[in-house]
Amino acid sequence: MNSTVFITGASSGIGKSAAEKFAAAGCRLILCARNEQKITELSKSLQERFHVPVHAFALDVRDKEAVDAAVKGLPEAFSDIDVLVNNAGLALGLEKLQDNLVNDWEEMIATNVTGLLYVTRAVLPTMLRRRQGHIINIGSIAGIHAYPNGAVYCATKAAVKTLSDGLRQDLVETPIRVTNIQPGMTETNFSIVRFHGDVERANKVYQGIEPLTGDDIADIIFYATSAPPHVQICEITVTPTCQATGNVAFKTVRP
Ligand code: NDP
Ligand code: 8X3
Repeated sequence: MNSTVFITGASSGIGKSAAEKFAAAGCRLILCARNEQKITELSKSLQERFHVPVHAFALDVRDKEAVDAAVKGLPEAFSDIDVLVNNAGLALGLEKLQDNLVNDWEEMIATNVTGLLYVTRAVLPTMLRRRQGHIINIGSIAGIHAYPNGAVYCATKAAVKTLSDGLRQDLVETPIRVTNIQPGMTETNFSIVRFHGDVERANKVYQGIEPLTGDDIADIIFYATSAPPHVQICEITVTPTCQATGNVAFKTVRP
């Protein structure tokens, strides 16, 4: 695949798996996350293993000026972005709304919604000029139905769904495609981040189930981008077979 692919939040989990998948297909990669060391190490490893060009840098998607500067400052060989994977995101806390930390709400909204918008807005002008592009947003089944103790995270992913639907309409006269991928339980650093580093609590989330992996979601992202140009996959919802909704999962072990 001769494409330039920009993945946000590529230092771990779904974003890292997607970077590996597109690198294996021979794509040029633009990768970012806040952790400079991790993103630099991934970049080196992908260049060594797959011999593809990679431009990697530390970026906080919540910082509009930094997002604009990073996109404007792309080296020429990377400036024509074909695929944007808006993956950077997080959940913080799993408590009743009345008990949640307000700082956690603010970080989730700023990252999952506003940050996704900043990156999209920065990348769109070139896609529109070239009349070519594909924007993949990583939503969640949490955006379809809220679950208890997750109201704000679920609301951010509902926003990702609605923004994807709206953007798809705003781009309907162009060849640019918009896909919203809505995964269920996927074992990454997600729960460790959600529980502020409590690994024991995070591990319990996946006890007694066979969760999805980052590689499972990377396969789906790649599938959506591999469809012929006249085929737009609007939305894909994917769960582990033992999960029906954000709030209904069958566990063989009760935590
Ligand atoms: P991880 O925690 O493994 O990865 C999250 C990535 O996002 C990391 O690379 C992290 O890097 C990056 N990130 C977080 N905040 C920022 C920021 N402000 N600016 C730039 N990068 C940032 O979790 P997942 O791979 O699971 O999560 C990826 C996406 O998938 C998220 O949007 C999440 O909501 C979504 N999702 C996850 C599911 C799951 O069950 N795991 C299910 C459904 C959706 P760094 O910390 O270095 O910035
Ligand atoms: C994360 C999926 O089901 O853990 O977006 O909320 S779930």
